[in-house]
Amino acid sequence: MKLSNLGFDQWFEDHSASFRQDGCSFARISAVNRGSYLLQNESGEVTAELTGKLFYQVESPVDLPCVGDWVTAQYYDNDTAAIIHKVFPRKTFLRRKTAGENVDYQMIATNIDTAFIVQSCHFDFNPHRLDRYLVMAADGRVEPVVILTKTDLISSDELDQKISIVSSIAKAKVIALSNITGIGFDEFQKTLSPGRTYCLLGSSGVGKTTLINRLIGREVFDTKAVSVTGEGVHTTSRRQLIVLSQGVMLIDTPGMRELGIIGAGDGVNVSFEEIAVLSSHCRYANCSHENELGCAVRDAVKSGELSEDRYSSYIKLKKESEFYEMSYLDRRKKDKAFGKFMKTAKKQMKD
Ligand SMILES: Nc1nc2c(ncn2[C@@H]2O[C@H](COP(=O)(O)OP(=O)(O)O)[C@@H](O)[C@H]2O)c(=O)[nH]1
Ligand SMILES: [Mg+2]
Ligand SMILES: [Zn+2]
Repeated sequence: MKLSNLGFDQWFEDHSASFRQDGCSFARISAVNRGSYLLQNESGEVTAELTGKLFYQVESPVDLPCVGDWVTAQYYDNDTAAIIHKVFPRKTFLRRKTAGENVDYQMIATNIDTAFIVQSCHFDFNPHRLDRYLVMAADGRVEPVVILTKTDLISSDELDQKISIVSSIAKAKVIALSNITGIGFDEFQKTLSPGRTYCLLGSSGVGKTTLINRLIGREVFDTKAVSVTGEGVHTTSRRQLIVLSQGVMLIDTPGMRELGIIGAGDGVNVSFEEIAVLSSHCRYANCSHENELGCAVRDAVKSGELSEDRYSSYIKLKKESEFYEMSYLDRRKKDKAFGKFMKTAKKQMKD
């Protein structure tokens, strides 16, 4: 298999000059497991670890290798193990705020071409949650495609209604399918092209893994040659890159209970494009669209041009994104000041 089949395209070629190094070659991270990594290269998968230098010089956990990343690796023990030296810049990424109290960025996957945002038509369907995923994709420059699963559990009228809700909030392709009846599966399969990387996102239980298994099952049936990496795809306990035999790459993710938005202002503006357009007509350039005079966004809500619901979802995500970004920057500043203090203290102790 060539690296280009694994997604190493012109963009990475263009960024590779400073990464070429004697004794090192390029490989892609296919899984991360508590500080140990799996690399996918031309001939298969290899376990790898980081150089101490890389580990200590990263400024933040998001700079550590993540599933989907391209890295430079040095092999040893007859190419059965490797050391990771450097991480390539990321063409695209999916990241969120870490779950829980701590305010930090968490990388979910990198170098993804298309994110399949999966929601079930049944109990899981939630347009506001969909907004979150759309902002996350836009922030990382990943193309979103919305997949509605379990269409077998609702009537066709209900399905039409859900599809029109999704179409009204997402400038994205929408695919409705059932893993039980198989309806819609072909349409999903047709969106996949070799050499491209896809990520499945969504709550637990919506049918992401079932969908991948169906894809692999069909493949086994049709082509009899499948290479599935990792430890099986039935229970998704961690993110892993799966390379299908036609060269389609998929990253399955465990369900995310929380999807906090941090530092994704541009993503919010891209996802809520009609609001970004309106805001260029606000009287004040820094209008928060909450209570300023001459706010074109609020005027549009009053006139009914913009729905109250869409407006409030926008305000909520924008505020959340800014709030977390500020707390993050504040903490970094304090950490840095503390770091400096420690350095001076250590130096004084030596002197
Ligand atoms: N009725 C129905 N059940 C489905 C469908 N897709 C998946 N399921 C079931 O939903 C459950 C969760 O599926 P799974 O693929 O593990 O979800 P994941 O957590 O998103 O990976 C399993 O019991 C599946 O059999 C579907 O299209 N229709
Ligand atoms: Mg799963
Ligand atoms: Zn305004």
